[in-house]
Amino acid sequence: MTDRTSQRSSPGERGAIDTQGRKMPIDGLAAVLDAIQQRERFLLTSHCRPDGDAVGSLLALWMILKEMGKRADMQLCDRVPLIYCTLPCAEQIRHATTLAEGLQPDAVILLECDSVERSRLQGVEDEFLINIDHHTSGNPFARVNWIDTDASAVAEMVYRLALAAEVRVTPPMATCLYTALLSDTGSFCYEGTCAGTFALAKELVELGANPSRIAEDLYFSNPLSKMQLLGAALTTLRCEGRVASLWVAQDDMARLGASEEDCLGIVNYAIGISGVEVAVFLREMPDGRVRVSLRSKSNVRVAQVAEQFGGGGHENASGCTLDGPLDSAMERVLAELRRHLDPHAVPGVA
Ligand SMILES: [Mn+2]
Repeated sequence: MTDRTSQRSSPGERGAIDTQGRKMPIDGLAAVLDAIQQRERFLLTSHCRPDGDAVGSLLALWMILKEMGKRADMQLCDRVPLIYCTLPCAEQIRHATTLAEGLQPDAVILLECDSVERSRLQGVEDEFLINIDHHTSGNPFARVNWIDTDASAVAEMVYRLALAAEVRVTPPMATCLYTALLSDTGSFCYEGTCAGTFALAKELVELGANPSRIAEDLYFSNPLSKMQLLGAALTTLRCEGRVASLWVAQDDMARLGASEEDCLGIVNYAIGISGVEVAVFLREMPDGRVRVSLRSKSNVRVAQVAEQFGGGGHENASGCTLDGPLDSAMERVLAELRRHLDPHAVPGVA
């Protein structure tokens, strides 16, 4: 792995560009390690609606800090998804939007957040903030920023931090980091998965991560409600040119006792169709508004489509929230997608 930790840029700058046009990390690993070594007590957090990378990397970083002799607490605004609850020490994560009474960290470390707001934690703005992120949306909002858009998961950065700190990576750490890597690369399927991703996976397995057990926890431990909700969603599946769509209504959710978490991944069944380049999944929320998930393949970028509706995300995976009812929300999203896919298309013919 290339060491670009010596690259620095002035605060507020969005990041220097290297000779190949890549965005350079700001401050970098050395500055993060230095900031950690100089402090004793930390609060670790990540983004709302945490995914596997957020949870796995949070847990591994917490264990690493403990090994370094630091005091650390973990806090997320939302519940850990059920499939990640079996990860070592997951029960140690506090769930709240405000800091616990008396908790006075010397620094707050944010993983995968492009702003403090993404963590939805209140009252941390004035703390000493350390930002570790691998998203292209990465933003140097903190006092110390390490952004590496070449990292396939933030877990890769946390692993490099452990090596730099000379912390022995234990089997529980390796398990958390491997889980994060596996989920954030879409089981080593997404763009960005490269030889280095597998090299990291190899190292983590050698350090004690068990691939088949982790795969079972992630992919073969779904609640029945999730499978039944998927069935309901698939009955609504429609294909229109290169766009596939499906949805679930609040009635379905209530009837099946399904949770918001059970909706995760449903959109992938629509993008899995041959010839489909964009998939859209709509979920009616209890308040009548509609949560939209977009996925794309090839060069189709759905982040801009979500941004049109006040949302955002990655180029191939994004989301936004629209006003109901479901059918009008679906029509608005499909109309925007038609426009996005082909600005000259005849309305209704994508
Ligand atoms: Mn990630």
